[in-house]
Amino acid sequence: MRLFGLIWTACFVLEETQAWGYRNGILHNSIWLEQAAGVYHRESRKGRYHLTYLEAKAVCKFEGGKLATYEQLEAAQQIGLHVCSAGWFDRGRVGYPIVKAGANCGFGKIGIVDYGYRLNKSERWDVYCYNPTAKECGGVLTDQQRIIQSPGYPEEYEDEQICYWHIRVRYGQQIRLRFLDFDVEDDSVCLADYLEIYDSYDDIWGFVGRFCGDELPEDIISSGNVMTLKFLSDSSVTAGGFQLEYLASDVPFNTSEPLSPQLTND
Ligand SMILES: *[C@@H]1O[C@H](CO)[C@@H](O)[C@H](O)[C@H]1NC(C)=O
Ligand SMILES: *[C@@H]1O[C@H](CO)[C@@H](O)[C@H](O)[C@H]1NC(C)=O
Ligand SMILES: [Ca+2]
Repeated sequence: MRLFGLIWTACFVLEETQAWGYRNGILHNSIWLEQAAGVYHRESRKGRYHLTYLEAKAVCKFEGGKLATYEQLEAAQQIGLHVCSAGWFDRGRVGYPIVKAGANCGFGKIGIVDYGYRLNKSERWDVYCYNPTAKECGGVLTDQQRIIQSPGYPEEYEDEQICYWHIRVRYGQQIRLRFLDFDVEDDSVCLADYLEIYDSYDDIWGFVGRFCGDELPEDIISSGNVMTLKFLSDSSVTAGGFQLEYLASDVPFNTSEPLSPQLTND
């Protein structure tokens, strides 16, 4: 029975491998690049599908970019941008880029799922911006160990920041986050500024927690080889920011042991 299970798993993994392949030693069964060829996806602070066309334009402009054109979105899709959320792009068109056909996304289509030019510009969608010189904030991290910090750290972070870090280590590994410093504008439900952690490739599944204030969060260990961190700050009041370290491991982490031996030496 166990052998059967193993064979089944092996076949499944093989099938996935053929569909996606390894890149940087990581098995991808989902590709979600924060930024591809200068194109990136944004949603409203209020969540998914909240932006009118004018608001969508303003979101891109705020970050020094513009609405992406169809050609830019297509170029990004061709190098792997896959986002399962419809957004405005240039001239009032709405659509999204799909790399892998799925039952729940894109109607089985690969390429740009195009809802066309919208007559009603008050409809609410997400947005696809284009900015080839966007400030470094977030990214896809594949190192075995690395420090992640809020933009500008150790200076205070600025208002209106949106950063996504996608950690992807080798298939079969786990990731452990350890917080070194934490100071994010405090409010009782972390609505103003926050850091969110997901045990997943994206910020849709695997929600672990939302953090603000100045209490150091406990270590967080992933269940698989990927994790996503999302940092948002609103339009007023900043704070010292945060710094954390992640570490990948081939064997499951022993949660009763401290991450770093130095910690026990004081
Ligand atoms: C345009 O879309 C908005 C939001 O979906 C809706 O409230 C409004 O009634 C629509 N206007 C027209 C003319 O269809
Ligand atoms: C985990 O670490 C603790 C403390 O070092 C040790 O007592 C325990 O045996 C370890 N557990 C495993 C499964 O290795
Ligand atoms: Ca703030």
